[in-house]
Amino acid sequence: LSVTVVGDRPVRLDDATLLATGGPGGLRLGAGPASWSLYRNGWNSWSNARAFTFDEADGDPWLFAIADTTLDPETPRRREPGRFRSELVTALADREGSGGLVLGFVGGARCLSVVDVAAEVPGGALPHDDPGPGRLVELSATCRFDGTTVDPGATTTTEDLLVADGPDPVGLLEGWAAALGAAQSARVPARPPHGWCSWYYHYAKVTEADVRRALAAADGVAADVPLGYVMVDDGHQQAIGDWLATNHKFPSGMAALAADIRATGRDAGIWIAPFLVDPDSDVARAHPDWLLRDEAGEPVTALWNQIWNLRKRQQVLDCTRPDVVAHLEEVARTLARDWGYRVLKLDFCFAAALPGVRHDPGRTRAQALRAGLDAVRRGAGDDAVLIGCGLPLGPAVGVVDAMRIGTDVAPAWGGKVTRWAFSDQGGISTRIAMRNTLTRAFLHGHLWSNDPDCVMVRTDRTRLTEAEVRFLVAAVGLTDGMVVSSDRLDKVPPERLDLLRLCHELSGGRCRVVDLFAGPEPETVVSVKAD
Ligand code: 9PG
Repeated sequence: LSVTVVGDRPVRLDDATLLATGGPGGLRLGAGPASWSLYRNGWNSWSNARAFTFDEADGDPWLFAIADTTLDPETPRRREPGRFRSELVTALADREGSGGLVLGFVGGARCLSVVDVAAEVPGGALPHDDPGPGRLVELSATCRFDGTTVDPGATTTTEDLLVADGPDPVGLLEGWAAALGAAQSARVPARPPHGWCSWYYHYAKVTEADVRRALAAADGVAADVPLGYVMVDDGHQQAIGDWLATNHKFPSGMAALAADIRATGRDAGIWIAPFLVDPDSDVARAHPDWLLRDEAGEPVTALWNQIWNLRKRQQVLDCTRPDVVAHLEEVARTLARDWGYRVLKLDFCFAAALPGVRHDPGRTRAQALRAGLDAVRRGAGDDAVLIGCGLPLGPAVGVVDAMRIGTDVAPAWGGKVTRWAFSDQGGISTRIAMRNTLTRAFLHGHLWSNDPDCVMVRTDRTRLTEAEVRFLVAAVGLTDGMVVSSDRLDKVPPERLDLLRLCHELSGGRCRVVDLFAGPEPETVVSVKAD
């Protein structure tokens, strides 16, 4: 793959004229906006990523207007057709196949970044209309690096920003991911982690007995289905924030459970939301000064979570405080080294990057998040496997080994109601999760191992049809990321276990997403090609 930076000319960031058709200068690409698709990437693991046509509006999930967990609160909202904002990277492709262009950030701590893109026909006409012969269509981009809008007229270099064009738009995206991964010393496991996770069957009700039953079932299917780790997801802790206090559902204690998991030759995994605190947790009561606060001195609210308590706002640790960093390190050290949980799922990490008044005002939001992540890595040790979730993508490169790249799957495809309520952008749905699995496949192996979320092949407690299960198995397998089961394996019928085995067999990097610019439906959004 060769990536060419557009000319040698510096890119002016106030209104960089990146592209022109039908006129002199710039890059000629197809017939103009009528045949263009723009790839819009989202802020964190759960955020929607897909290509839009220029007659679409960049709709936001209005249902989450109060506390949106998927959109950077400082990213401008865009509702006009033909005007988009994309986080970290964007790409433009001509659907008729003449090529495309990529614009992506590769700068380190400034990787909490947004590009605001618009196509304009100088002197009038809507951008998605045919501009007419000889009319110039300009694509302009305004860039923000980690909260700072680059001054009008400023120039940047390819150290911060990569701009490239060429005949293969997906190849350009891969080239950008490779450049960012190299610049930020990405951690890419030799083989994507695989295992079993308690969440999508037991949810927060998970008990020690459930995990022990899963462990026995994993031994039962081991010849067919490799499960490298067994993970206790959300439900072991006494309170959000008190990660070392286990609740009554795990009577043997978490260290004993990890030892028993490891005795079977598997790694033990555990879920935490390291930067979140419940206002009634021991940590929040003992250290009110650790909380991230707003200008008025009130603790910042990260979200309300229906699963925990919809009436309670979840608060955030200020990761620029040395005592918070020491605490995070200690929590991770205890879980990974003392208790033996080598695999840590770090959830709701966006919270550490929310706007607020920090102890160290000299650090940006991305740097604060990175300080928290680095503390967890130091505590857990270099050989721990860190899986990012709800985590802004850029600042995590080089710390996490794996990264969730879509919203949660669910034992349902996601119906019309969810599509309406969430403006087709987010929400918990296997359909939306699998769309991101395909549209963010190019990150895999460059920035980390992609985690497409769990595969459910069960026939109990599910409304997924046979065809939907097969789509899930194919999307996860063909894109070569992590393969994680979340069923009661002792209840899965043999023909469905065959599908789980097939998913493992398909994975291995022999396929490539060759087109992700076709349209919004996951069924049509990509073409995948085997070698
Ligand atoms: C555990 C779960 C699982 C899952 C994660 C994450 O906005 N929300 O209220 C919200 C709730 C749950 C959620 C994402 C967002 O899911 O992705 O795999 O670990 O937490 O609680």
